[in-house]
Amino acid sequence: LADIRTLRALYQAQVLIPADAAVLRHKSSGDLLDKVSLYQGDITKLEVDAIVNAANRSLLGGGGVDGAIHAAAGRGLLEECYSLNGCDTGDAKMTKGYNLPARHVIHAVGPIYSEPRAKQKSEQLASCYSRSLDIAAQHSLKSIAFPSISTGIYGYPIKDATHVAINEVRHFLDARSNDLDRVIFVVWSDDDKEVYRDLLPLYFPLD
Ligand code: AR6
Repeated sequence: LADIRTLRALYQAQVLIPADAAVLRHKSSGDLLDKVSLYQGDITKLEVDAIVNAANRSLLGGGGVDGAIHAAAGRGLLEECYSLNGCDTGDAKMTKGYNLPARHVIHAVGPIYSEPRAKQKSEQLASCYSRSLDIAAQHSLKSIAFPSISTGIYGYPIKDATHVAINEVRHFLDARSNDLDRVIFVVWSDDDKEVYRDLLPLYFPLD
C-alpha cells in the first residue's frame, strides 16, 4: 500500500521517476521489490510514512527544505517541535506530519561543513541517515524519503555527501532487519540528480 501511495504522489506531483536509471533494484535483498528510488522535486508532496527534514539543532524551523516542510505542515509541527528540546548534530527526532501528506517527519540535524574537520563531518552526516533509519525501523515504517542533508545552506560538497548518504542506506538495508520497502533520495536540482544517478549504481548495482 505504501508503494502505491508513493507512486500516486509522484504522479500527482507530475515529476516522474525517469524510467531509464532512477529506480534501482536492491540486489542483495533477495526479493523483487524496487527499494531504492531517486526522485526530483518537492519532498513536501510525497505521501510516504516519513519524510526526513534537514533541520538545525533548535528544531524550530529555518530556510531551505526545513522552511518548506514547516510551511506545508503548518503550526502543529512547530508546536510539537517546541516540546522536543532541540536535537544534537548527527541525531534525529520524529514528529507527526500534520498537514503534510507524509505521516511523519524525521528531523535530522546535519553538520555545517568545514574542510579541516571533514572526517568528523562525514561521521555526523552518516549518523543523520542511520539514526533516521533506526527511528523508521523502530516504528515499523515502510517508506522514507531523504533530502540531500547538509548540502544546501550547510555547505557540504554534494559528491562527498551523496557517497555518505547512499553508503549508509545500503549498509542499513543489508545489516538491519526492518520493514522498509522504499527508500527515496529526493533531489531538487538537475546537478544533484546527476550526482545521484552516477553514484547510486556503485552502491546498488543494477546487476
Ligand atoms: N524538497 C526537496 N529538497 C529541497 C527542498 C524541497 N522542498 N528545498 C530545498 N531542498 P538545505 P542544509 C534541497 O539548505 O544544507 C535550514 O535553515 C536543497 O536544494 O535545506 O542541511 C535549516 O533550518 C538542498 O539540496 O539544508 C538549517 O539551519 C537540500 O535540500 C539549515 O538550513 C538541503 O539544503 C540546514 O542546511
